[in-house]
Formats: sequence, structure tokens, C-alpha cells
Amino acid sequence: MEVTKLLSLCILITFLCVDIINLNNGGVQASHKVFPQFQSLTAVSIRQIHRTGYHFQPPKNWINDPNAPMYYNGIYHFFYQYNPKGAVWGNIVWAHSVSKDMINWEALEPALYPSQHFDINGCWSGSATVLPSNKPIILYTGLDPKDRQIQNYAVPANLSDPYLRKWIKPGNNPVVDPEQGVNASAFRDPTTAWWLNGHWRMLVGSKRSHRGVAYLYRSRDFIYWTKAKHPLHSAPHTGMWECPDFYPVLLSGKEGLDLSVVGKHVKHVLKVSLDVTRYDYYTVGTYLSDKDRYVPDNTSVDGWAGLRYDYGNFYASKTFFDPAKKRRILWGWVNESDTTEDDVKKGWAGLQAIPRTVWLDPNQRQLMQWPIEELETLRGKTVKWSHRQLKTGEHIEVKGITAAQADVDVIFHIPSLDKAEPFDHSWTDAQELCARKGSKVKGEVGPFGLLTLASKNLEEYTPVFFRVFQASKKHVVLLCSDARSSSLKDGLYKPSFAGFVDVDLADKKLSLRTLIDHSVVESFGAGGKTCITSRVYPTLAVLDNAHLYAFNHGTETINVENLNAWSMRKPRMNT
Ligand code: DQQ
Repeated sequence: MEVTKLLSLCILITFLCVDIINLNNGGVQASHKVFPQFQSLTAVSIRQIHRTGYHFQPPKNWINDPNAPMYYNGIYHFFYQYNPKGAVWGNIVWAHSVSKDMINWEALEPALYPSQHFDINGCWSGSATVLPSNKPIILYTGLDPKDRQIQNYAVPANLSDPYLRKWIKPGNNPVVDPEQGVNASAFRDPTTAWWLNGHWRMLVGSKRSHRGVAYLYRSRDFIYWTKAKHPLHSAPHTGMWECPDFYPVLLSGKEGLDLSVVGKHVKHVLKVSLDVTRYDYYTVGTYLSDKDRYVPDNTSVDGWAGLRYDYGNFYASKTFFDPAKKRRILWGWVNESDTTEDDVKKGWAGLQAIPRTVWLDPNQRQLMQWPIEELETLRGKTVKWSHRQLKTGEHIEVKGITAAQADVDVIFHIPSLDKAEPFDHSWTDAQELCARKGSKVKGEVGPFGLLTLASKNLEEYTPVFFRVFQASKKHVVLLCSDARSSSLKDGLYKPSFAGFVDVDLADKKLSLRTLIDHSVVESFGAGGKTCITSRVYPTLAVLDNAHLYAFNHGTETINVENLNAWSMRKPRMNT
């Protein structure tokens, strides 16, 4: 059974599942499936119909977590977990790319690879901190000869090299050892450090039995770290917390903040990547800096019922503060949904979502996310519609752009909400609701939206759409990105990803931005309140045979107030 499907099933029988995952991994407690027979197979080049045009990818092989994104002396640095020898997880090194705009990338030699007793069995995820002396420093997880997870640091060999090509791992590593009581096979992914009251602080993800934990460490000099008596935060029944991320957000406005900002004008966000479900969850809350504790607001819940950055395929994410444009940027890994055999044939697996700017929603209950503005430099040929009606049952083609590699931004206006279908309060699972009420299931207000990567006669299509329900006091909005009809090919994982959109429909408008790139469809509902990324592998709707439509299968007419769609050019991508 595919791991992803298995994982969905597992939410019900969670901890049994953790054991299954560990078995698959040959005993190493990280949730990447290990395929020894494929680990070092060189890429086979075939017709690359599913390779992306403008998403971050190396020329070949496997990639996973984003590591240590940072801005340093005018250059954006991006590191990521990479298998230099094959298209499955294994032989992991820190690949390194540099950019001036986070869209065009130049690949450098790997920055870190196993070489010392403190990382001989692996260089796993970590983060960068730029010290006040303007020196960057990386913290990462190393696997020692006994496969114990320990935390190390690395520094640039030559600060005057603008690309920081070479990194040194000083001999006084590791800087953090799993001490007694800490699970040495579940102790990884150090965060960027923040400075407060004379000490650096950083987090390491872990678990104690089934309780997810973010251990807090303090240091005066970045070298000698001591574990705080209490973790920054922990939550029962959530399993291993991978790749924690903790940062302040302004109560109002889109500006990002340096990690060390505290005060009444900010809230804090704690994100954890839950190994058991493979989704990234976050809470919005308060950092009690005097006690070094984080308390989520009562509008945010820990665990699987909580808020997600993305209700689709998006994991092990990490943010960083970009001082050049005063914004916080989010990077997330988008894994494949095809089979391992497909990946070996393609010669590659995994990509990074388009970097997103994140800020606090004015409602202060959740984050907003939007693709970085630099993406717009790739926009080419454009099509514009204004004030077009979508009557019930209609689908109208958006003609004149490369529909397989496009950026689409639409504002829908809903003339009347009176007939919205009633919402049943037992419908708490958005993905299940989307499976039940797909794009072809007629409604009243919706389903309406886009049919992306569609073949001419709709044998294949990935609909991204809204459906509006009437609950007792408010409207409930569902956003779906449904892969079930995305491909005629069998053996793919084709989930009906969905999330609810916490939006006020007073103006009767809903916006949708969708980035389409051959095998990835990244959508931002209501200005970035709810985001969903789907991986799809059409067989007919490929390259010039892909089409894009706007559609409405609700009884109520929907107006497309504005639609802008662009063909997207290819950036320089790690060549
Ligand atoms: N991937 C890394 C780990 C991390 C996991 C290993 C998350 O450090 O916990 O490649 O995808």
C-alpha cells in the first residue's frame, strides 16, 4: 500500500502506524521510507512531462526538507535535504543553491555531507542564524555511529566568498547531546536561534512516548547549550514533532519580524511537522518570555484538528526573516504522489513550493500566505476577463495561455447567498466533505472555481473550487483541490484535499489564486487564508494539451468579477 494512503488510514490507529513507519525505515526513526535497492540508482532520462517549469528543483534526484534558508549580504541561500545518487530518500547531504530573487537559482556544491564522527550516519535538517556580528551559523542534526541524533554547528570557511560555498564543522561538535530521558532516535531539527535577556535560545523537536515535544536550549556563546527545565511547549497524542519553527508576527500589518522580537505588539506562531500525519500544523499564541513558555490561544488547537499551513502536500517547512524586504518567508517541501518506481523512472522526486510571505490575519486567529512578489517577474502572455457570468452547469475555457504552466488569479462574486445549502455540524473533516461533495455534485452556491490541468474532453482534470454552506449563524466555505480525476493512470495517490475558509462573505466575494506547473497545483483561497497544494500526473492534459476552465456546478449563477491568467516563463533553475 502507498505510504501516503496508509498514513491517512493511520490517523485512526495512530501509534500502531508509527511502528509500521519505523519498520519501513529499517529501524531509523525518521519517517522517510527507505528503498535500499533504489538508493544509489542514477537517473534515467525519459520524456519529462511532469517536471515543473518554475518550481524549485535540482536537475535530478530526490529532495526533501528545506534547510537553513537565509538572506546574507545581498544573497538568498537555500539548503535542502538531497540524495546525490538517486530518486529515493538516502545518502542525504545538504545541497546548496543561491539566488538574488528566490526565483532564479544557481546550484553550488553540497554544503554539508557526512564526514565526521558526529554526523557520519547523516546530516539531517537544521536552520541558520545570522549572529549580530553578521556571521551566519548553521545548526543541524547529525547521526553518530550509533544512529543517535545529536545537534552540530557549521560555519562558513570564508566569509568573503559571497556564495559561502564551503562550510566547516568545528571539532568541538556536537554542541547538544541527547541527555538522559531524551529519546536519542527522536531528537532533531534545531531551529533558528533567538536572543533574549543575555541568552540564545533554540528548539529541538522530539517526543516523549506519544507526546510531541519542543525542547528548549539556552546558550550564551552558541557553543555551550543547556536544556531548559521545561520544554517551550508539548502536546499529548501528537507523536514526533519534526522541524519545529517558532517566530513572532505583528498583530497588524504584513511586515515580518526578526526572531528576537517580543512585546505586546506581537503574537507568536509555533509550527510542528507531525510525523504521524505528514502535515505541518501551527498554533497562534503568546510567548511568555519571562517563563520561556509558549501558550497557544484558545482559538488555536494543538494536533491534527489544528490549523495547517497547507491542506495538501506540504511538509517539513521552515520560515526565515528577510531583512531586505522586511518580510517572513515560508518554504515547504512538496513530495510526490506517484509510485517509487515512477520516481526512479523520472529520475527525480520532490520539489519546493513557491516561497510564500506569511503574516497574521487581521482576525488574529490564523496566518495569511501569499506567493512572494518576485514570482510575478515570470509572468508572460496574459488573458483578462471581467464581469463574466458562470451559469449553472457551465465551464468556459480560459484560452490563450500555456495552461500547463500558468498563474491564475480570480475574484468570484456571488450574487445571492440565500439558497446556500445547509451545513451539518458533523462535517468536521474538510477532506472527507470534499470527497462526498466533489466538483460534479451539484450544489446551490457552488461548486464553482477552476478546472486545472484538464484534457479537452475532461477525461482528466484537477478542480480547485469553493462550495458555500449555510450554518445556523454564518456561512461555511469549503475550498477543495481534488486530485481524484486528475489522471487516467492507476497507482497514484489522488486525495480530495480540502480546507475550510474562515472568511466573512459580507462583500459576497471569494478570491482564488492558483499556480499551475505541470504536476503541481498550488492554490491560495481568499487572499491566502486557506492554501492547498496537490501533486497530479495527467496523461492527456500535458504540455500543450492541457486546458484551463472556469466552472460552476451550483444552481446559483456566479460572476467572475475579474480573472487574470498568465503563461509562466521558466526561471534559471539550478543549472
Ligand atoms: N527529514 C529529515 C529529518 C526530519 C525529516 C531527514 C522531516 O531531519 O525530521 O531527511 O521530513
